[in-house]
Amino acid sequence: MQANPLSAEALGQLHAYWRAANYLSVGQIYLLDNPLLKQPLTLEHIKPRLLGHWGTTPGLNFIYAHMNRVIRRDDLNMICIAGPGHGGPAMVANTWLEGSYSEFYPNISRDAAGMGRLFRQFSFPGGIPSHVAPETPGSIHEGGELGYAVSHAYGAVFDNPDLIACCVVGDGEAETGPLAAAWHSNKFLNPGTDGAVLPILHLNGYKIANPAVLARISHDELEKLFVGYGHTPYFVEGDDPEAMHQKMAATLDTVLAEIREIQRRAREEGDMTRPRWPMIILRTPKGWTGPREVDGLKTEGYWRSHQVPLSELASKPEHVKLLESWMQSYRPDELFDAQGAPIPQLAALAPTGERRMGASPHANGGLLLRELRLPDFRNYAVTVDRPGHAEAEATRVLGGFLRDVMAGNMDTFRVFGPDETASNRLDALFEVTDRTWMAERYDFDDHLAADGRVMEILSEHICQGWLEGYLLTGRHGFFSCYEAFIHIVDSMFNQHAKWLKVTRTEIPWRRPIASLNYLLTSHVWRQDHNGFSHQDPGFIDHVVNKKADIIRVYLPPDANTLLSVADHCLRSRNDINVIVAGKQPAPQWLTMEAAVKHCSSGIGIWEWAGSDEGGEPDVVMACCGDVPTLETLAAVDLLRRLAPELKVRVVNVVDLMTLQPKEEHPHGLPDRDFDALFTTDKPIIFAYHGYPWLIHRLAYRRTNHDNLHVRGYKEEGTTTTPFDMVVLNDLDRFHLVADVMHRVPKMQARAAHVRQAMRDRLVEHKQYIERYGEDMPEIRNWQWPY
Ligand SMILES: Cc1ncc(C[n+]2csc(CCOP(=O)(O)OP(=O)(O)O)c2C)c(N)n1
Ligand SMILES: [Mg+2]
Repeated sequence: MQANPLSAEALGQLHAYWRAANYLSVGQIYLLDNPLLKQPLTLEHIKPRLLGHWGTTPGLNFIYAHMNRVIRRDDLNMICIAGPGHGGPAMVANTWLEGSYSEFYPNISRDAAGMGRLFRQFSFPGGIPSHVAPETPGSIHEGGELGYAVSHAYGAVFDNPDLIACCVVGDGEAETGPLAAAWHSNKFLNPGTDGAVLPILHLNGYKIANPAVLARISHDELEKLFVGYGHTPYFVEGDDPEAMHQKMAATLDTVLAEIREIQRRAREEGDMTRPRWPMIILRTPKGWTGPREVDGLKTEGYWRSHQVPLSELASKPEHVKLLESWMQSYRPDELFDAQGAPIPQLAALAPTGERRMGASPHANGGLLLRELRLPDFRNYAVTVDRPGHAEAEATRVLGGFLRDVMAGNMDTFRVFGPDETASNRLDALFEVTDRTWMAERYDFDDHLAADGRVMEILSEHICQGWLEGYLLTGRHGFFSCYEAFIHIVDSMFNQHAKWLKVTRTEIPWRRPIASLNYLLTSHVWRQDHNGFSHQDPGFIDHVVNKKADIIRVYLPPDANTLLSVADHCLRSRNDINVIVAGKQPAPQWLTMEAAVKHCSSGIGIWEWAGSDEGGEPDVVMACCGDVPTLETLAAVDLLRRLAPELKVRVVNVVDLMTLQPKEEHPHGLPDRDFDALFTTDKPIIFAYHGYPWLIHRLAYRRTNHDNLHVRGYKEEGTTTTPFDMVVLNDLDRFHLVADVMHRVPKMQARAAHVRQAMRDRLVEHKQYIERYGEDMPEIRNWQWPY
């Protein structure tokens, strides 16, 4: 490594750039006016409420300035991911300095007036958020919720051989589970066909009010930790700016050369041994260059500088003086010309055009998005001659479709999952690709390869983070997961949904990206073998909290409807699609033609199943989800035999959001149509896949809501038979029949007898399973008999 690679001039330029970014950052946090400090600073120039984070900011600015130097020199294609996303002022300052900010927001021009508005808008009503939010050019990572920087960075560079993601990781962030696991992403990075991630662990020593663990273990322990993670860590440590600029420049030159060499070996020599990727550990004081002490208390190099080091300015005039001298310490007069624009020496450090990290098209992935080449999903249809007389495993059928989607899009589509692709019966994918794997491989391994495109790591967080990074940079993906364990990423889902909500409605320059598609399978009703721990349909409830414009929930009842739904989801943009579907052999209801029609409406009457014969029914039996549909049809069969005079209407729901009013969700049924399906006064017995109250929540404003009775998962689960799972939750055919008898007035006379008969059947069921360990033959072998 070269000791002092920077000439005096280059050093001066870098240092000036850093000072300018620091000045602009402090200005954003504090100033309402007087941006260039042309007048003595007074309280009127200062924001009444100080909201922002200084502590991480000088470190981010330092990194950004150094990246600019190498991007410009080597014409690199880079993006910057700021793990400590609370360092929003840094990213805004840097994109303003390089000019990209003003291109997206012409009103925030690169002059004194623009600088004034830049300062004022930060964390201010009607302005911009305090974090590296979607509003920030160059960002694909808000960083408000800590932990996902590294997985986002890897997601961004998969299949982007030319791209380098500089990924800053807070030392506090590094304590989170998702971040700790994400270091293993380097075992999934192909140096031939993927780009590179340059992780920079930002060891500023502190979080909000505590030291960071990694900052308080020995150098040796820290080094070994990262060696153990498969990296070569390079330490850049200190607080003297000049020395630090030289060290950082020398280190960056070294690590970039290493990255280039790793890629050269893979690309020119075909060397696919897992490389040891370089990383940087940057140890600098938190709040570097900020006030050393405030009111006699240590601030620079301590957690006290995490947010605003100087507060209570209204009551402490000496703080106004301190702020002024702090800002003047960056010597703004030397950095900005008379008009307030950055001096030419600064502009000359920044890259130009799309090489500026704020202008990288990779950080506005919709610009790069290419449509998937999709085969016709109808070609994968299961033949259904009569409803209920064919059997198939829905996800296995989907697997055939996904295989060909993969084959047609070998550099823009990946499938993600926590070790469950085969278990979820999507293994047809392995006919055209393998599981990505750069770690050791043995002869007897099953479909592991450096160029595999199925990403399996036993961390739902990492799957989600990779997928988000992949989508946000303009590609497509599909995430399959056990239904119960998708809850692990509830919060990540939230953050992505928020990102989409803002980009979709408020930021026209962000182009639409491919939707995030979840397939939840191995679902609650078919986790009878794994038991209670694996039973939870609540992700749907969580999802519907989010802005209606963004979320879609589909519960296709069979394979053909699943194919139709999956095709739709893969074509959609800026949504989060949740598909819940079974993987077990199950009866198939609809021909492909019928499935397409049914899925286009999202909800509809199954004429062939009901007995209302085009007229008014006595009862509506609604179902949503594959198992509830099966139980409903079995109940209808029983009712047809026990009470042939009863007119039953069967309504099946594929698109859950149709239940909401039109004003609440773009897929919501108009009231008129809802009333036509569900009647305005007849009982509705609704068998639902998940927690029953969700159906009430969605439909509470509908005319016939008082007559709506929902059966669903009531948190009764264990290791038992499949039918017993529905019995435990009163969702089985016998309970449904009893419900109908109870609710339909004209059945009152016979209700007691039929309900008694149903209770008897349930007793037989219990006795049978306790004796034989499986469901009664009449249950196992039941088939729609019409
Ligand atoms: C998952 C999560 N938990 C808690 C917080 C609240 N929080 C915001 S910043 C912060 C400290 C971050 O420390 P570090 O990662 O070291 O960042 P830096 O020192 O660079 O500010 C915490 C705990 C959060 N944003 N995300
Ligand atoms: Mg820290």
